Amino acid sequence: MVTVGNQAGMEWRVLDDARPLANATNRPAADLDPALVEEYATNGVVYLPGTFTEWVEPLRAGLQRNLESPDAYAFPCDSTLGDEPGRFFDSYCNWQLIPEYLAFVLTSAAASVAATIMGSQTAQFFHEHAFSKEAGTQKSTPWHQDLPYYCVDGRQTVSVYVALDHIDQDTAVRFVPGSHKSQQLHRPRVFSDGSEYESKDPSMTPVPKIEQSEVLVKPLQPGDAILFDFRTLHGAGDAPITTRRRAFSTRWLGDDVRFVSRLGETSPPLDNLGLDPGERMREDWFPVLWPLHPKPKLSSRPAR
Ligand SMILES: O=C(O)CCC(=O)C(=O)O
Repeated sequence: MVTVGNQAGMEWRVLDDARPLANATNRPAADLDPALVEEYATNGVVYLPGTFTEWVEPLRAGLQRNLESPDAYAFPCDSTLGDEPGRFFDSYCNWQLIPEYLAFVLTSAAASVAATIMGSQTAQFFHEHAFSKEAGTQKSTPWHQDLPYYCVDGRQTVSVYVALDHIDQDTAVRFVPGSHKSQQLHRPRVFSDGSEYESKDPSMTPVPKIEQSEVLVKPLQPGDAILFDFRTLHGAGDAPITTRRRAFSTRWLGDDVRFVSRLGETSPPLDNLGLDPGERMREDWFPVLWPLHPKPKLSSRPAR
């Protein structure tokens, strides 16, 4: 039997409550050009070259754990089927299980970058998603929006996608700038064959045909980031991958984001969150990482 989609592996939650760890750690403040924030509001996608260069080695090491032992982690998925060449692997919700991912989430500038670019007071961490296409892979990433896959809704959202290799223009993720402004959600698609999810929400439509002239794509160096809205249409072509192409994306929720109950499956399949539609995502499982929580002042006097 061919399995499609991310399979349930390990329990993704190790921490009963992520807030103490969030409160005990610090994250630097980002200094983003206000022009970039405006560009994000207009296009739903912006590039931040070189912002996470020092994180490339740790994140590669974290992803290597995931690749070598997929079943030891939360939701592994291989999207190359049968005798297709190469390997297109992805996995998500492993930030509590992979120390390098946890360090990035809790101590990198990603939280403040996310809050600033969303124009949000807060940045709440949703999950991470890691991707690897090995040399020889000719698998496209189907055009999609991320929001219809998720159990959340709102307008203040961002993915912080960090390239972990040199990625040339032929194989990089492409975007349709401005597509985040559409009110229309498109049906989630299975990465292995581009088919739509089985259970179809009648309010969602198929992904439209994308013209080349609408597309924004740039080559990336390791450590470059792309910031994009959960509603921005994106995908990658099927040009053969000549050298390994890895990327690490973190997903962030802004002030206006709320839990929704979608018709049919979601990805990640986060069931039993104990939430009603319209509630904020629970902060013990999805910690608010920006702003930094006020730290108790330590007394200069020795403890008695
Ligand atoms: O790297 C890719 O091909 C896919 C990335 C993607 O779809 C995402 O981060 O949402």
